[in-house]
Amino acid sequence: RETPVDALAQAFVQFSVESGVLRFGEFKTKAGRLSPYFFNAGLFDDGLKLGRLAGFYADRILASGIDFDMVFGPAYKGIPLAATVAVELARRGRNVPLAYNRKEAKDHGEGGTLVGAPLRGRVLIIDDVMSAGTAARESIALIRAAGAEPHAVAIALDRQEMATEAGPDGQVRDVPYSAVQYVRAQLGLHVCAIAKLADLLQYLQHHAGEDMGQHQARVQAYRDRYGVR
Ligand code: OMP
Repeated sequence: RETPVDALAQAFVQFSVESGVLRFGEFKTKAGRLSPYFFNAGLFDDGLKLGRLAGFYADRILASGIDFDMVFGPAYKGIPLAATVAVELARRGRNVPLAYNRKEAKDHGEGGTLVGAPLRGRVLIIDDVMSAGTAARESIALIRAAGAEPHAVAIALDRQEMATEAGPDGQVRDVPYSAVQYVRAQLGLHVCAIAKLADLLQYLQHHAGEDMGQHQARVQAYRDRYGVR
């Protein structure tokens, strides 16, 4: 049974591989897993790449039909993302306010930790990768504290792997759902991703004749070990 091809996701995976943002090898994730691939959004590091990246986000967000009143970029990596996505949304006829936070509160000048438009209405959080969902939880708390509604999260890549949780004994263990599933089901937010692990595997399959063949088996094995349904 062939899974249908998501053309936007395939174009994005290709763009990420060609930009050196999506790499293959051996990488340790935040959760301590040895991953055969890693997505480093910080390597979209020039104007052309950032603009294209933001275009992918904007297309995915608009196609998802998610309602939102403004966008929010969590410090630090979310800030250039949200700013460029706001530009691309405006170019597509959807001009919305933008806000972001700083990590250190300022005690002079404008003060506080929030910068940009006031947080109000349904807020769309723009982030890079969701693994355990730690960063998403922080943004959600911050938006609520400001009296606005954390409504949705847009990310570039959904790794579709088990989240981790600290038990009462302090031991960290895997849970049978991903951070994206948790944010959707438990926190009630919409989540849209430009691409997910399944799209990456499909890309590797289609390019197996080239140098990607060797990576396919390793990524599949990783998915079998840590992936969620
Ligand atoms: P959470 O905040 O726990 O959801 O983890 C997200 C973070 O994981 C990202 O902001 C990165 O620091 C890191 N990460 C990636 O950027 N790309 C990956 O492919 C994998 C990870 C990761 O460590 O899991």
